[in-house]
Amino acid sequence: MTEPNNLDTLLKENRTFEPSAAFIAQATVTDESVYQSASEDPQAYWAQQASYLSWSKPFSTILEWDPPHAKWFSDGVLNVAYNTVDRHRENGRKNKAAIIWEGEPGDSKILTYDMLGREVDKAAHMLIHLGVKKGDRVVIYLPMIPELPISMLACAKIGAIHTVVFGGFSASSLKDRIIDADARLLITADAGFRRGGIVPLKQNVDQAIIDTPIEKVVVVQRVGADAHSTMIDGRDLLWHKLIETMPKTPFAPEPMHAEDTLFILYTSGTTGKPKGIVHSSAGYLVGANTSMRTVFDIKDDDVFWCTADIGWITGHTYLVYGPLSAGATVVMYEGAPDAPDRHRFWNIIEKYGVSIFYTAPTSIRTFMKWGHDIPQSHDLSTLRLMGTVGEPINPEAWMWYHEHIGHGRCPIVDTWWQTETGCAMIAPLPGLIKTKPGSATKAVPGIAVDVVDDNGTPVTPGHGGNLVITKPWPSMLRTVWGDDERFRKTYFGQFSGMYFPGDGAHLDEEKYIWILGRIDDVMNVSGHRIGTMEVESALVDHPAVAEAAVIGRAHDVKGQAITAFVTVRDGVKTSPELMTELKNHVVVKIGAMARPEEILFTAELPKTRSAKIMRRLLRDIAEGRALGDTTTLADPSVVDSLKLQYQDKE
Ligand code: 6R9
Repeated sequence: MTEPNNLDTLLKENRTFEPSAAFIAQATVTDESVYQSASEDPQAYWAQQASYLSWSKPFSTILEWDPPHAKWFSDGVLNVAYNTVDRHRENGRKNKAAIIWEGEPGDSKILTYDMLGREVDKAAHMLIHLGVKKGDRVVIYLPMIPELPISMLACAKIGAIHTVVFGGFSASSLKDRIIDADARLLITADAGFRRGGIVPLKQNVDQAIIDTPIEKVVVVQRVGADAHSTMIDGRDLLWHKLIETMPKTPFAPEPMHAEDTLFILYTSGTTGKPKGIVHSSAGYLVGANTSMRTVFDIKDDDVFWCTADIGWITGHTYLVYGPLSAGATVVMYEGAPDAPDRHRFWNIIEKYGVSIFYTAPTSIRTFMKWGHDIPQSHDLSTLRLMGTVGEPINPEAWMWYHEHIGHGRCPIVDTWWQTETGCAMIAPLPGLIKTKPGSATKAVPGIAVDVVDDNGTPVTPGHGGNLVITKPWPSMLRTVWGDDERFRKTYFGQFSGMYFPGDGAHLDEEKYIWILGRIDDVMNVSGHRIGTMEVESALVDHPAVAEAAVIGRAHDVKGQAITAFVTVRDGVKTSPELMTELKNHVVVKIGAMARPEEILFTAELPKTRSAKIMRRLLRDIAEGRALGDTTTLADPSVVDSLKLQYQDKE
């Protein structure tokens, strides 16, 4: 196995892959001049892209930019659910499959655009019946079942703001999000299936909503008797019972102003408290829809499968809003790639004839580990384009994906973007751009990115620095929910007038961008963003812990793994049991994805004389590197004892 991206391997990478003649012959975008024209007049470019949506009142202004606040198409009116569902019922796609859903235990369901539309309308009536009004927040904590996109689209239809919380988050994380979003309604399921086991969602909800504004809980029955969830009279309502009593009449889409909030999605940052990223209606949808055509080359007969969970931004944009706005067929899979066995993903591709496949490097590295004979025993010939997202992809994983999944035939779109950017920002247009394994290539048309040094000066080709986005774009976050100052400081406080995403990047001689990963205190574990501070806060919340420092160290499958350095309170004895207890405590406070891979007990943490924890040194220790400068340490001997301990562990 290889190490994930590091600059040395990337700089040695010189393989290139031109789009094939066969792919170019059918590609949606083949005119290279789009880059030039979009960069000369980005507003005209985006206005033209906005014309792919249906507006109930056309916009007359394109952009109002009062840094860091942008408004796009602000006097336009539309409805996102109408654009993603209803208009396709009217334009000849009525009986086309919108969502092909596959449950983990093997059940499946196909919802045509017409069927999806009727379900969304019933759910919209239900929300209104429960007293939800335009602008209210609805928290959705569901497994990957059809009721999840249906709930989101029902919110969009009535103008309510959804905030989806990934089902892997703990009760405590869910509670924080409910309180921050100030939501009165929550939609959940009795439980979810995951890798043959059961995730007790409703039990988590029962704990989470104590002392929150939640008044009603709608419960989808997914698992049934084994879920052990109890319903509370007057508070909990069963989805299927309630929805049956709703009018079967179409629900008129609420006219929404372009800038009205579509959703809030929480993501990790450099402090202990997750940020509620706020997305607009029109700008977000324009971005999502555009990238379906430009980056994913979507066609009417494609079957598009994005393997992300809808609880993350990738699932929002590329399982729901992007593909449905384009009238595409999406595959939605409920479970794990190895349930019931390691053939599951390839079985799904074969079963439904998936033509575009979008997954994360961490999954690709897992498939590599499982061996290429597994995908080889399947007919993957329907695939024509493949994507990756979530973290830097190491060239070896890229090559494996290219050879063993794409059979050398499918272009790979490595898409760099974030919860905050709404849609893919740096990615090849597959019919135009030659790809290089490990590079996300160039910004898509209409997006202006650069790599700058710490003073904000652009670096010359052949150098690295901070990735920045220099101009506003339609699907950019509008603010951090309830904390505009944090929005301003986090994203625009570093380099004046420019958006700073927190990633480092290298610019090569051909101006290709090679993303090097986060340069702030955010880890990327299997493509999930987790703040070091979040895990530290969870650890110090345990009575045995005095102090904790958390870092992400290189890991060959996950990209990064969490290592925690912990000092215990006076009188506490360290033991393997305590270690397990602390790991579990983090799971209870945040969720399973934040479980530290290892915990090291230490008498002291390495600190500077101004008492700042030196994470860089901790990372060097955990990755077995020669230590950098230790002269600023208050007590240099701390590091030696930690190093010894780490070596012992191995
Ligand atoms: C979409 C998504 C965002 C962070 C981002 C960066 C990393 C995402 C990447 C990538 C290298 C890619 N990231 N895509 N790094 N190459 N193609 O993942 O959003 O969960 O908010 O994470 O993920 O570090 O800053 P989100």
